[in-house]
Amino acid sequence: MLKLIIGDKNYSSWSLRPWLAARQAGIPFEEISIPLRRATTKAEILKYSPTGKVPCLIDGDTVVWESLSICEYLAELNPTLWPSEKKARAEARSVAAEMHSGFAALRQGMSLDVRASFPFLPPSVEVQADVARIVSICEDCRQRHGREGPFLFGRFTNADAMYAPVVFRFLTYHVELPELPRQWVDTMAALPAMQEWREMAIAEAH
Ligand SMILES: N[C@@H](CCC(=O)N[C@@H](CS)C(=O)NCC(=O)O)C(=O)O
Repeated sequence: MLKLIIGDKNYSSWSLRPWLAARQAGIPFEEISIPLRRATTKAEILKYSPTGKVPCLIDGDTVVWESLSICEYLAELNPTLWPSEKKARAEARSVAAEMHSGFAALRQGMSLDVRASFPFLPPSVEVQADVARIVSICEDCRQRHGREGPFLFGRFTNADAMYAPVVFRFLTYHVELPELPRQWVDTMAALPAMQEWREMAIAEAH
């Protein structure tokens, strides 16, 4: 059975991505949870992951690290995690890679705190620019793939998994959104796996 090493559900945005992808794809895995921000955290994670960071996936003697590579590995086990059409697949990979390498201001200014609810405060110009880019990606995807289903590329794919933490960030920080991104946020938030993640984040004592 696959082992997925993850951090706290309340704080670890990177962990949520492959966890959700595996759940949505129906790929069974054992979850090993390591609390972050403790004196022992690094040593605990290093038992599994060469980077000392979570998430990390273990499949027998294969070790996969970096959230996007794990999502790619999961898509080898279940190819529905990428769109089946070549052009859409290239676009989905592009938006997923953009999330993996970018949006630093959003990460810092709206850090993941799943169980929190903060009153809306006008974000910095840099965070506003990141939100505007995500809104634009979401509108573009939904306009072009809306007829195929309610997710970014119609059915759920790794692109949705990579943007899943944004859903919790938008809810925690009460970000106002245009119609199409709002619909996508509502669709994602209603997924049983997202609700389960949120409930487990609430139940965490740290
Ligand atoms: N680029 C990495 C980022 C992983 C990362 O920063 N993980 C954080 C938790 S969300 C971590 O392991 N922090 C532990 C530490 O730095 O001690 C990925 O995509 O997986």
